[in-house]
Amino acid sequence: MYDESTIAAYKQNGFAVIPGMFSAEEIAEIARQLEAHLRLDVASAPKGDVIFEADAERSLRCLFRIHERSAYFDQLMRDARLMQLVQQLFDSADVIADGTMLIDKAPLTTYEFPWHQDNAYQFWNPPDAVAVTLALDDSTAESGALVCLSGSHRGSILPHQPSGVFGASRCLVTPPNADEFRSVTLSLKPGDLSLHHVNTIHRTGPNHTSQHRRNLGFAYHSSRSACDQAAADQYKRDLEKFLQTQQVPV
Ligand SMILES: O=C(O)CCC(=O)C(=O)O
Repeated sequence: MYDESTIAAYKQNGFAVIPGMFSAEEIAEIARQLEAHLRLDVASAPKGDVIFEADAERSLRCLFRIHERSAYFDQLMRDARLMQLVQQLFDSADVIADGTMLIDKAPLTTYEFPWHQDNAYQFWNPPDAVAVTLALDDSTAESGALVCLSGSHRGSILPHQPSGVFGASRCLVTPPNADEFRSVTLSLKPGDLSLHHVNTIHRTGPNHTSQHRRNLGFAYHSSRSACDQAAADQYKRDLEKFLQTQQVPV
């Protein structure tokens, strides 16, 4: 059981940080497994699941749905510590694990993931779903840590539009009012976790450092929630159409 104050903070704010969930040895093993997986997967992953930087090195920016192609990362998403934690967030409802992704902000990358709510493209109803972020590197205000707006998860899904940022499909049409919510940067060390509710408004900034900022993201929903499949299918079609009009780095 995780301490009730962390669970209460998540419910109150729409996000929380759990330091030191994975040991340094575990993070070293996860990083090793990731490197091995990337060597196999990046070339063969379905188009759309892999996003590169447009730089000379073709640095990897995002790899989506890793759990579908890696038994190791499928198991990691179902790690008993993660499942128990998420079950507490969901007041003991059953937890369904949905996916694993990697976001690697390469050194000195200038793009942002603009303000958005994950449920603008996940469509959980009720929005009983959470993103769990596991830091593989230091995640700080300088390296592009998550910034969440406290209490914003209690509101509904605001109007979104295509963000124009590869990997971050949608962003708020109108940036949030700075006076309305307290903005909190979720600084993480390798092995720390953050949790954010699918309705929480959040963003990540550029990486001003000379180090990579790698996050593994795990998505979960509760057995009380159902996906609005018609909305999800429409979103998929819209995204495919939008990407066809864009120069995606390959
Ligand atoms: O890791 C990042 O930079 C972006 C994460 C994010 O916006 C998300 O998980 O929804």
